[in-house]
Amino acid sequence: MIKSVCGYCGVGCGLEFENKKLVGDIAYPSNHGLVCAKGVSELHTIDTATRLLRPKMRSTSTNEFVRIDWELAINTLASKIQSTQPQRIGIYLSGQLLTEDYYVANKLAKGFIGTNNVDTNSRTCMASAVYAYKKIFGVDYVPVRMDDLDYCDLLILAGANTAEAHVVFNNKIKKAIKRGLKTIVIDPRKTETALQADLHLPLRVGSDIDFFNLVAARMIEDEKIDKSFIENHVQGYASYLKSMKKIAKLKMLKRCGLTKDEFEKFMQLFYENENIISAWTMGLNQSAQGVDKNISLINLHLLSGKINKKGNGPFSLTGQPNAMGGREVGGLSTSLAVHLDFDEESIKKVSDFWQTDKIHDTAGLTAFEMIEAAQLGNLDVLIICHTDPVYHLPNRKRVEEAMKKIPFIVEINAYDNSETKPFAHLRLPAAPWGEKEGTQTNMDRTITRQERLTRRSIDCKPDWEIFALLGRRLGFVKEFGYTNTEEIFNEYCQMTKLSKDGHLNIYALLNKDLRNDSFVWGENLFQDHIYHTQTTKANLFFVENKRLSEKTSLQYPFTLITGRIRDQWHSGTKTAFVDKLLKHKPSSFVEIHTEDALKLHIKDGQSIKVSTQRGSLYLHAKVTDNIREKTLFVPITERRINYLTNDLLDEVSKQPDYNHNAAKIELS
Ligand SMILES: Nc1nc2c(c(=O)[nH]1)N[C@H]1C(S)=C(S)[C@@H](COP(=O)(O)OP(=O)(O)OC[C@H]3O[C@@H](n4cnc5c(=O)[nH]c(N)nc54)[C@H](O)[C@@H]3O)O[C@H]1N2
Ligand SMILES: Nc1nc2c(c(=O)[nH]1)N[C@H]1C(S)=C(S)[C@@H](COP(=O)(O)OP(=O)(O)OC[C@H]3O[C@@H](n4cnc5c(=O)[nH]c(N)nc54)[C@H](O)[C@@H]3O)O[C@H]1N2
Ligand code: SF4
Ligand SMILES: [Mo]
Repeated sequence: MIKSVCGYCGVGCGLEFENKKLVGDIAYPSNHGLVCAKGVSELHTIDTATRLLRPKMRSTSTNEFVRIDWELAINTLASKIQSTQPQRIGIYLSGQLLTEDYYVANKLAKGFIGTNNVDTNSRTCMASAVYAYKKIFGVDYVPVRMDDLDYCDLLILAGANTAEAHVVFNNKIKKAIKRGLKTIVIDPRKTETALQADLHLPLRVGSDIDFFNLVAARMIEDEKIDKSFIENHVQGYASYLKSMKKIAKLKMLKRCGLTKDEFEKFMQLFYENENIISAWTMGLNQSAQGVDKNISLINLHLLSGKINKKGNGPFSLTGQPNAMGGREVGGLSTSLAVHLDFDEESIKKVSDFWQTDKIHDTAGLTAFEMIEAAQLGNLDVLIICHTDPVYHLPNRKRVEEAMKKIPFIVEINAYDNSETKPFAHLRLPAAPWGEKEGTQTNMDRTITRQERLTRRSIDCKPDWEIFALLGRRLGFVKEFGYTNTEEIFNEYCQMTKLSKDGHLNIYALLNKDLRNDSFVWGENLFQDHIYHTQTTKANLFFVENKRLSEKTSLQYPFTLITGRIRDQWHSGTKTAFVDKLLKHKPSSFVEIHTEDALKLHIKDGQSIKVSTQRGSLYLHAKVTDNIREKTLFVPITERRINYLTNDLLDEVSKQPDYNHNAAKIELS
């Protein structure tokens, strides 16, 4: 029997592989044997006809690819790197990489090539949560675990559709509902998650800050805040209170598009229940004010003191399997490694550890800033690994134009059918899940090792090995002489001793065998409510809805939002070919409210043209009451979706505002 972990979502379900079958691991803490359809069918993704199996190269993006060997591939890439300056090189990684892959890529780029332009698709995913946690607690730390549900009385899900995006976690929620857990879902759509809830608040897209501020104002008014908690553990209450007094409550409720009755129902549940967890995902993070949306919700926990005790707290649900591990290793261009920034002291620590003098002293370009740099002709080499930026970055037309200006694009992918492929010059075949081993950290800080389940395809290499090969070819033979994942993981464990106050206590795993055990880092980190800020108190910030997103108009009267469907994974390179997963629902459609459809004479299933200022798509209408009027929803399994989305970013986290696009409909 071989142990593994699911390679899809952040729940990170434990798996066991025996007699050629994959089943849930009963002893594993996140899933206790449960798995969803994606998890159990992952085995079928290893031998699809769509695998990329050989290195391929072409001189220009209009030529045909030719098969080459690894030596020529790595030599060519190394010489491209050596013939330009570090600041003109970009590396784009993924929250789906294993920790060892991530560590080696980050070490090579920041430590030895000397560029901090290393970002990850997690920028589009949880960057807003990272910044909010850091601002409030002084450190990027998720202070809730999945098992906290067992002690919780009320779960508030804001902009999170767990029934489709975190299926096994949602099963835990359903189980807890049976024993009495109450749930509230705040989402412009009546999702499957909302259907199982006690209260659904179909607020207007983008109005979350208004809503949470209203709740905070009401708590203050009703004297339901925890004064002694605030006095002892919270910094900034006086100035927060001053700003709160000025807010225009009536206008805010109107902006939320909710009735007074709906608001009162929320307050009743909020006051009635002792232990409260709030959980959120893309409905808050993907916004021009993503960080502020996070802060406005976390503030409710600071005001009520419902934080850092069993069954309470603000829980950012990470999407990808190792988004958390990527944050730890330093996958974001705005952090160095092991949660360290680019201050002098941190650079010195990391330079000493890696034995290098090449670390650049300022943060690198974030995902979309790389696109902007490319547009200006400032990027010569872009290495893309385990992600598909042409598919997933916003305003795709602009992305495509920028990609055409990059002289050398390398795509490291395990599959052959990405949207980035037409822009690549060199394509390197990675060994996917099942053909490799390594560790990942799931959404509740649990680190687990997965083993290789089958023979590795001859010409494919695990991602870490590709970066190590490149490092050696660039002359760093000793620094990248790894022969297996254990060596890498041990070096990384050692490095976590450098983290601020040693909070990233992964060093506890040094030389430990993770094969049969998982490990949770940072347990009780904020014991006695000692936070990692200058004052050791949590910071309370007043934030307000600045309405920075694209505005609807007479010409573009709808707000278009985007998101997941249960049995498909993003662009579908893995899931779109597994028959079992295709039964669930179509992968391309546009949800429109019944009233809007009536007014426009649109019938269910009819093809309609959906346009924004950036482009148009023909999509099949799905007429439903389960969405707010004047709102449209398209799943991101529709690969062309980002021809429609806008490229506004959150000012601080640089996360895109995917969920707020002014759109119009025409009948075709
Ligand atoms: N099946 C499946 N599961 C996945 C993935 C997948 O591709 N397929 N991807 C994984 C990844 S990487 C991620 S990041 C997670 C994402 O997990 P979720 O964020 O739960 O998934 P989304 O469908 O993007 O859901 C976001 C919800 O936010 C709502 N929303 C949109 N705008 C607003 C707003 O302004 N306010 C509020 N309150 N709500 C809003 C949408 O209607 C939608 O229901 O899923 C992970 N799990
Ligand atoms: N409009 C809109 N856009 C979005 C979002 C949204 O909600 N709306 N969500 C954003 C979010 S949260 C996310 S996380 C991104 C996801 O966007 P992407 O990361 O682009 O999505 P995936 O399809 O998961 O891409 C993973 C790639 O890795 C490849 N791959 C699989 N296994 C391996 C391997 O072992 N090694 C290597 N090297 N490659 C491998 C796959 O074939 C695939 O091409 O999309 C973002 N874009
Ligand atoms: S819930 Fe997530 S981690 Fe668990 S089996 Fe499903 S996709 Fe995999
Ligand atoms: Mo994500």
